Amino acid sequence: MEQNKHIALRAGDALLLVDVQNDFLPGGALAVPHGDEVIVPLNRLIERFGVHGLPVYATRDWHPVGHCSFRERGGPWPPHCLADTRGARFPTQLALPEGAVVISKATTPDKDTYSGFEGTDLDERLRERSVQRLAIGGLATDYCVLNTVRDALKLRYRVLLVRDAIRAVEVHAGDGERAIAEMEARGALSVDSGNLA
Ligand code: VGL
Ligand code: ZN
Repeated sequence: MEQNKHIALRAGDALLLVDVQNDFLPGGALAVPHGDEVIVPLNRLIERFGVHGLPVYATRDWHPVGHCSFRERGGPWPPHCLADTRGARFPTQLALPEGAVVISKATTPDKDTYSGFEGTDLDERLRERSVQRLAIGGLATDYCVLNTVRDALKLRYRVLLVRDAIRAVEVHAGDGERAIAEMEARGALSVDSGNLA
């Protein structure tokens, strides 16, 4: 872990916000404990990346009615992030810039995906901007952040895991810490949002 190291942003960097959506915040349909606490550090990063003219990407869980991940269909989750509803929207406090690229995922009824890369054009969108390194934050550490980071590393992006800008669901106690340990073991570098500039 090298959270305390200053890291200079540079060409080829991008910010990737994972599923910062109302339903994952306190009061939402699938609330992640303390999920709202990612917003302040992410807004700080949005500002920094903007200063450098670096791109910002935001994934969103975007499920149809009757999605297979919902309990009514034998899935593990309550209905959440229904496409085009308030729960699926980005919170108004999140200062998404106008040019942010929004990537919808898990949009078909019979397949669930936790990775922002699976079934989306995220990889192509990053390649067209020559992105090589991703600062990643958002929700949830033990699901969509974990799976997005796994795929990013498989696709040979370098990953800065913004530790103060992620929170875990913790269906089982310790899931968040285990996810972080796995991401680091695979090559993600833990950083603090305050150390990226
Ligand atoms: C997520 C559970 C269900 C996530 C999405 O964004 O981490 N978790 N759907
Ligand atoms: Zn979902």
